[in-house]
Amino acid sequence: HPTTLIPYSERIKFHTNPTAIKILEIMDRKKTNLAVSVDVNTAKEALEVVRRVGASVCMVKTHCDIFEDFTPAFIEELVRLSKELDFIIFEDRKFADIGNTVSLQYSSGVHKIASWADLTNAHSVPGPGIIAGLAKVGQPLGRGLLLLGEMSSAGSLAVGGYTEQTFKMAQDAGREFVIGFIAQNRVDHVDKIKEGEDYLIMSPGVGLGKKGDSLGQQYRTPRECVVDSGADVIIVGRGIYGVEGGEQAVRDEAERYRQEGWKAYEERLGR
Ligand code: 5IU
Repeated sequence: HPTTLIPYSERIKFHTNPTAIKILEIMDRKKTNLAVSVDVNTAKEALEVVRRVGASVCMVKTHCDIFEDFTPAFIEELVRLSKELDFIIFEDRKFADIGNTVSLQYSSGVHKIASWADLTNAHSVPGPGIIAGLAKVGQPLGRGLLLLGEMSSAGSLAVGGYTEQTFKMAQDAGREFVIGFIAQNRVDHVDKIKEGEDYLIMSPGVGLGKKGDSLGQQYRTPRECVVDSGADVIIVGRGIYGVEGGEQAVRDEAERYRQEGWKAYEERLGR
């Protein structure tokens, strides 16, 4: 695939969305294609994980509705850390409703996601109105959107024609707001991508140990994701924050995944 042979730094020129540009700049600057998913019960614990892994990552992924102690002060500190430690914030909200509803869910409520999350994502199942509804809120703020092209879980229905139509939907929407996909493979196939187009492919379901969990999650190694499947960003949750051994072990594990992800990227470039 042509895009996978171009360094992150040289792909900046294909983008106009400020979040896409920022991610690629951070990846190049910090030599990391690792994102950490902080799916812990409290905002307090999440911040502890972020302080430990922040230096090793290009992105921190949240599910803000998991935190039982969610407050605006938590967001303030997360945003402060994102600047201090140089990463972007991805709220993995997986919007899935009609345009009008998602624009409210994105801007309002307790979480006010658009006010702090650089990046969020959406299912394509409602049709292109979901992109328009989110863009209305997020695009003026310079935010970015990923569509869910595929999922890592066993038995996912987001395969084949669904994935292809999701790609087509993104392409039709233009790249001012939609900057890429959550997927297990490159969905921007060589025969479909147009001159000058570039999409960021981010893959969850990454682990160096276990092959999965008891609820359908399936893990691949960073090398399988980046070299074999062409992912640009690898997303790791329990493999990093769930490691035994306390604070230093979490730091070390994040660094191990960063090195594995970067090594795979260099292999892909033929370096
Ligand atoms: N996540 C997936 N698979 C997907 C999508 C999102 O695992 O296809 I879209 C999320 C769920 C969780 C994180 O927040 O990524 C992976 O966590 P673990 O590495 O702990 O399995």
